[in-house]
Amino acid sequence: MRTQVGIVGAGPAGLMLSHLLARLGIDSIIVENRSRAYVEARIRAGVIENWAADLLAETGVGARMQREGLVHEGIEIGLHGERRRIDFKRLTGRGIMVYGQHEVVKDLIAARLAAGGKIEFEISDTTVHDFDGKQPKIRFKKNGQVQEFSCDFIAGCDGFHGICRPSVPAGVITEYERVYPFGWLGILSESPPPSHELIYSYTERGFGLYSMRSETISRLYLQCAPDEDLAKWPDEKIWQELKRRLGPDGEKILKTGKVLEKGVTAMRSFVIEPMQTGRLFLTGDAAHIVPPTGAKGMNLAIADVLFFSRALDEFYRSGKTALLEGYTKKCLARVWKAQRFSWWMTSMLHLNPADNAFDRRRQFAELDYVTTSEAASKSLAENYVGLPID
Ligand code: RFL
Ligand code: PHB
Repeated sequence: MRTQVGIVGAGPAGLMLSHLLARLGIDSIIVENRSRAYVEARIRAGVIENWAADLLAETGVGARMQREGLVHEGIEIGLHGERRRIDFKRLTGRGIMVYGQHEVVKDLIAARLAAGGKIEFEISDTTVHDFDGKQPKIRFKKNGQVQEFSCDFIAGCDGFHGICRPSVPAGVITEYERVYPFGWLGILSESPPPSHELIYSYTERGFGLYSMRSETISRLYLQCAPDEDLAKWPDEKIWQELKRRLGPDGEKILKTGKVLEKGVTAMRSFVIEPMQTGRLFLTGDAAHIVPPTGAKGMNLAIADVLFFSRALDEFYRSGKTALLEGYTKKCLARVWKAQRFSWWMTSMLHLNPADNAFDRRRQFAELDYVTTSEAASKSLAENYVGLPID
């Protein structure tokens, strides 16, 4: 077996990369250790930036998103229960697309397979080799048998816990990290969201986020301890807390329903520099993690693979390596701005156990400012809908 680009991981990064490359006439193979059913059911991000939604549509994988996704023109921010709207459309001329990451994954898998793309699901023991030369190799086990293929480049799209980043020789990578003293307890429920738009709610009881996957399915989050024990959160208690963190009208406007999924996510900010070594290029969560408050994770993954696909296109057309060499710099310029925004949204909206009464009042003043000043709300809006991509 041989291909031009060997891709480890069938998340949004690996699948979108394979899709973009196929459109450029570049061949790839994806290896994924989970099953197709598992990756198609994995509930994660829900907000797609304006440019990324356009890219999905322009490259032929956006039809269902355009039919079923929800275009939002703003968000609401709650300050101790008083909700104020930030009007993205008026402030930036743009909106966002609310459409689940697992739906994007389903659409991309269907498109790749229909076009004859190769995805090896349910493999194990992935290892990457020889990326310091011109013939890198990916080795893995399928049905107990060791298999190997060679390629020109390896794309490490295997997420934060993958094997590609740890395969980079010691001393090459510098890690930048911040771990937060809180996490999110998230549920997916069969109930309508409390508002047509997302609500980011700051309260004395902690942060709450009221998002959705459709008009009938809600995605709701509560700030909790990073290692919160789910056993201590029966559904009834979760609903009660969600209502309280919404505000005085929470009881009235938050409809309850069957809980379809429940989980705790810890929060961190993490970036590596560089994102490449030899012919191994890292993308998405394999190279950086953002806390979810800015809704940037999947969008950054899509931006990385767009830049990588352009660099590979240049290389295969002309033999030039300028874009490949500039990959890290190009990605990190965007990544660090998203890191800053995600850190800022997270710090502004959560109760940090290390903070005191001064910090709480400072936080409130910031939320008050950001929801009343044209300049400050415009800054939030342009980052949330997505900074321009070039
Ligand atoms: P992914 O989606 O993690 O995909 C990586 C893929 O690689 C596979 N894999 C391997 N395959 C072969 N061999 C190995 N050794 C492998 N190791 C791993 C994995 O099975 C997987 O299929 O990374 P990608 O493509 O970079 O996409 C990034 C996004 O998934 C991520 O940024 C966001 O979903 C982050 N994120 C969230 N972002 C939001 O904006 N809003 C959210 O609500 C939100 N919730 C989340 C999240 C990330 C989570 N993780 C990573 C634990 C909730 C969770 C639980
Ligand atoms: C989601 O719908 O899962 C979601 C939305 C916005 C965020 C994070 C998660 O900031």
